[in-house]
Amino acid sequence: MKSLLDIKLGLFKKSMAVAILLFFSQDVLGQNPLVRDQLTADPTARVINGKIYIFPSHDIRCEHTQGRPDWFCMEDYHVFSSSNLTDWEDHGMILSQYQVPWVDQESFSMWAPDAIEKDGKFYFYFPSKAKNRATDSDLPGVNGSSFKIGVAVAENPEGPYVPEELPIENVNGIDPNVFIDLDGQAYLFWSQHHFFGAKLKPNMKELDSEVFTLKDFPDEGLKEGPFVFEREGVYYMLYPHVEKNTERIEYATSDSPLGPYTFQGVVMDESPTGCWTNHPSVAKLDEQWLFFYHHNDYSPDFDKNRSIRADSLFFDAEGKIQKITPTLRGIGISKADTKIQLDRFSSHSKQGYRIDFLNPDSPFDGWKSVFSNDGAWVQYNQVDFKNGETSKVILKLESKEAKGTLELRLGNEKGKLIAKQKISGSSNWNETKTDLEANVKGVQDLVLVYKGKGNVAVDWVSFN
Ligand code: FUB
Repeated sequence: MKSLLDIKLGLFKKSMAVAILLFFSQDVLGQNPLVRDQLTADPTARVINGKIYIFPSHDIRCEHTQGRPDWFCMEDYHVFSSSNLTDWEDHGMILSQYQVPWVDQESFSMWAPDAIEKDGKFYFYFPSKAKNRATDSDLPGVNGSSFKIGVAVAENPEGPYVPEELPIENVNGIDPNVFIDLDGQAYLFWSQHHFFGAKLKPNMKELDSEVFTLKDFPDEGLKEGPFVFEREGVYYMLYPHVEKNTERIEYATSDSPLGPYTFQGVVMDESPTGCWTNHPSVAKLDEQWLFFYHHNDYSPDFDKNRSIRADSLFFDAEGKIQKITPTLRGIGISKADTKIQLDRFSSHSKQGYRIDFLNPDSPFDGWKSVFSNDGAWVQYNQVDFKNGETSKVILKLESKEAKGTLELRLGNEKGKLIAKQKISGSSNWNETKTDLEANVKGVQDLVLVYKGKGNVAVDWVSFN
């Protein structure tokens, strides 16, 4: 068990790390995954004061003395925010298992949370394993060591959050989701084999109704992670469900928060590259609907270490959600004078292009684009050149034995040529600078085309 001093020291180290990250991170954010220095999962996104806040889980790797090895391992939560969907700020740790009186501090089970604003206060809901206090009659909400759901309250979305002494009574399960209807009534949803829902009292800390089992969902295959929102009088519930091998995101609609719900379709297919879980939330910022989920980008061989992502979400004319194909490009416009990671591409040629970790032993260093065929290309959409003040392009590349040219084009692989960089071969990683051949203004889709022989790796491209 950690002492208060250990926790304070840990907090200090974390806040220093956050300060360093904020100082150095301006060049790497705005694509998927959204967070680049730690593992994050189960994102709940909320719009608060015109900014997007994300309240995710925080995956770590358990030592053999902690939690359950080779399983989910989570001891605390951070909160992140962005006002432009490109630059994400880590506000640091907001709650840990060591601060919550009812949580079993050896369980490392601070799983998927949610948070919501009500009357100027912020309520953070989180599941965890409770201490086994079956015989302690003073603690009525804590009977047994299964998952319970607690609430912590703050004056600001960034915290500090103060946890309640006990979990919410009559709630057993994981993946809390809170929805406030247009009339101000709040509902708590959660899962444990089935989905459950109940009204919350105005204090947001106690149930105000019986617990309803939402029966209109598949019986076969695990389902969890419900997320409810309202659009044009229709209540949408998104949820992960294992139809075949791993979780895909499905959705159902209703004309009332507690149902009955009608299945509508699949929002995101199961991952072809093997993350067993997924976990949805939806938010609307400036007329654009956004979908938040996770994937094991930094940990291809261990899918309990995940990273949060976001992509745009669209409705059709009937209000149906159009299926989302996960992207690496994600959301947010990239500024031309930052280091643009082309390996977070929008699309690429069928042959001769791949991405690799820069250093497989250090995944947080990120990825590189590798071109191996004449004519291979990668496209990266939404780069903002503003009023066209840029005159040079810088490429960080490694060309070793390759000989040829890298062409920078706009729109598609045959689009307007704006720069050519000769590849001389025999170079280790270095930064090359070359003149732009055209004045480029506004938001543009960039394409880098390789003409030559041998492998060329590109870390980033930037303009000044
Ligand atoms: O993060 C732990 C669990 O994995 C969550 O509670 C589920 O929704 C799944 O994402």
